[in-house]
Amino acid sequence: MKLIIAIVSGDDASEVSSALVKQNFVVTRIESTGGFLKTRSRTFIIGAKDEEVDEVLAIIKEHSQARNKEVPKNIKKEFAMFENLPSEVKIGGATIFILDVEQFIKF
Ligand code: 2BA
Repeated sequence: MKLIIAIVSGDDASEVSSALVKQNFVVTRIESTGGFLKTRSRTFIIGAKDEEVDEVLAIIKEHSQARNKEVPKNIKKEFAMFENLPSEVKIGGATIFILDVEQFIKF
């Protein structure tokens, strides 16, 4: 079994969530915020069988879009000490971590 942790843009979260649930995956959504841009995102926690991982990734990929975003003035000001601070960044589609699950317990 794998634990999939997927950070998805707040704008895509509902579509990703619905698509996963429609395919009978069990999903937990956590409100999250990017450390750099401080924009809202959703972090999905999904426990899936090894053979289901590819399907989960395909669903997330299909419903999350990459976007270019200008770095806002307040962020530029906050990180002004960094020499190579970009003026625009590419966000996502999704940032995904996949971990092996040692135990899965439900009481
Ligand atoms: P944020 O930290 O708000 O980052 C938004 C975008 O800004 C990133 O897009 C990246 O293009 C850029 N960025 C982030 N940190 C940067 C830095 N120190 N210098 C220059 N540019 C920087 P993504 O890479 O697609 O990441 C989207 C969101 O996914 C991130 O939001 C963060 O919440 C999460 N994330 C990405 N990589 C992560 C990692 N290795 N560990 C934990 N969370 C991660």
